[in-house]
Amino acid sequence: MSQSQHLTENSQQTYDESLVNDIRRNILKNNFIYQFAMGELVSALDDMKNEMHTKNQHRPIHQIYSRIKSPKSILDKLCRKGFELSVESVWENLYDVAGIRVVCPFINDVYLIEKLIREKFGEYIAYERDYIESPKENGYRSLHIGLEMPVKVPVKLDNYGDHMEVEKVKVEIQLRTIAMEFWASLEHSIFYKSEGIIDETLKAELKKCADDIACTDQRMQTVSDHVVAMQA
Ligand code: 0O2
Repeated sequence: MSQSQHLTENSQQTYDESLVNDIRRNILKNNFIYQFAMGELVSALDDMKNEMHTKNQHRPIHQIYSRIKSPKSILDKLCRKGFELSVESVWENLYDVAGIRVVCPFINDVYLIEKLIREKFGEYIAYERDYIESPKENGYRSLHIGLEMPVKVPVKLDNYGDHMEVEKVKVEIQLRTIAMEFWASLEHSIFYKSEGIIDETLKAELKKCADDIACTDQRMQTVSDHVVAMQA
């Protein structure tokens, strides 16, 4: 996403009320499968955190959040990506309606958790976008992993009772360091409040902040590596 696209995302675009309500109803209807898919991933991430702490006395995860995207944000994203504005299109095209954010202390922890996710859920991964290796134009850094999690759901059959079918539920995991989270959450709130009036000078300043923070992240990693080496 370019800087201008991020502005569009935060613009005050309005949508047909019945479409917003359809999407809201559909999310409520599917809430339990989104929650189930996220729950499985969050519980696996918790296990990884606790296991690594027991083994190495180091917690590679600082915090885990999960959320369901709002109908407005869903429609903004469909518009931005040029997808059809419909309930079917949300289910078909968007991976981050159900989203999990994993905030790690250090950059190496991000890649350690990515490796563990690959080992445990590799067969369900649909894509990986490494915005740490290749930051976005505006300086945004994070690692996005899109998954299609199998969830068993009851299906009603006329005269034959219920039976279970497997649905593939799209979930996006975002992995980033505490420093990346600091920048991303402040940048998000600045753009949200700005309603798209931020000029090129301020964008360049935000990008410089992102790059400075990335340097500091790298230096903190180096200090941590030294301490670990001295303890070995
Ligand atoms: P909300 O309200 O939580 O939905 P993706 O398809 O997700 O891999 P892409 O194409 O960049 O990546 O998608 P999108 O919709 O632009 O971004 C998805 C989410 O990534 C955003 O959710 C943010 O959490 C995060 N993100 C991506 N780019 C930026 C950025 O430039 N700045 C910040 N602060 N966050 C970003 P929403 O829609 O913002 O929030």
